[in-house]
Amino acid sequence: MKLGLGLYRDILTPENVRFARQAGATHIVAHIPGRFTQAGQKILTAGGDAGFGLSADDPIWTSEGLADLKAMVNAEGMELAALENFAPVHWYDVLLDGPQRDRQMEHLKRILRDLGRLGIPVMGYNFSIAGVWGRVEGPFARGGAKSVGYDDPAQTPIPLGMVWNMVYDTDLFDAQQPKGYLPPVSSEEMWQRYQAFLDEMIPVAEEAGVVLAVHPDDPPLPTLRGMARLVTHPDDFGRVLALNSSPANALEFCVGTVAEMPGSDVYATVDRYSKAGRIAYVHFRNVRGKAPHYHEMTVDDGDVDMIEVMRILRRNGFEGVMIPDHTPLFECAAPWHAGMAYALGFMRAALQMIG
Ligand SMILES: [Mn+2]
Repeated sequence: MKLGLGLYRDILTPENVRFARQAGATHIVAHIPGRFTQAGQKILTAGGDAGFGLSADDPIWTSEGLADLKAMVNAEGMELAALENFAPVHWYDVLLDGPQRDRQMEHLKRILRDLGRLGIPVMGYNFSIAGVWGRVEGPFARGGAKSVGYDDPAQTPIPLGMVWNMVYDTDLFDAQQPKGYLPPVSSEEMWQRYQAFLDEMIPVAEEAGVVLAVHPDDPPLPTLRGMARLVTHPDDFGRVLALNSSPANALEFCVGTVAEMPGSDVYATVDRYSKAGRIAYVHFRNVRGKAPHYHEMTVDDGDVDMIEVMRILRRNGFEGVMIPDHTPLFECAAPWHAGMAYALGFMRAALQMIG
């Protein structure tokens, strides 16, 4: 098993790649769907505002941009394990089944082919209209460390111009006076859209030598803001894998999200899907509680025995990358780095311990 660190677009710098290496990681997962922090925009939201911010096109998504990204990571002695998440601006009509769908699918396929050519082995994604929404930030972790949680907020409909909790069209989107809302989408309709997506994408992924890895829906609620969600129960992973038996159809296995799923047995779920050999990489995150009420905790301080999770992965021959996903922020001059260094240190120790 390999240790990695996920870096968001805004912090994808040589310094942070070096930081990851210094903390014992060998791999980077690059999360590049858009700018999560634009001036005046909130990062977290439970209301009808701008969500995670604007998803604008970004030169990093071109063949040259991705080549530069990989070269930057490699120059620091690290490997680029995966890209995480398509940009909402690139695939909103794939999710919404809108008029730009076919054009946008061609673009996504081109990205897969670029990844193949560049030797970036995995594309992580989250096939979701509402995306990650409704989280609040508070002193939920040990010692009052700031972390994110979900406490069943009142669900507002999604304003036009927004998908995946990001704004993709600034003309259509109006935070103060929405020009309308997305109509609800049923579970049957979502699975149909998803099947159509996989039917087209998996052959391209196979040809490119790239694996598509699906992240479960976080928060794992069957519907959010009127939108049905695909993976909110451990069995839903099985349904995803049954849609297409290719090894290119795989899981971005988020331990935290699985732990949040009502009624889930994390260890049985890790065992089932790692045994099947269909886990591309792992989000190694701990939580307390289950949807619709949970808080993110440090790796050693939630409901889940994360060392046991690692043992199960090892026993079933998982050889992929594990990243901390997110962690609580520690009280100091570098809260994010301190939290990540703590998680990586714990993971490295656990890896050494289980051999
Ligand atoms: Mn995750």
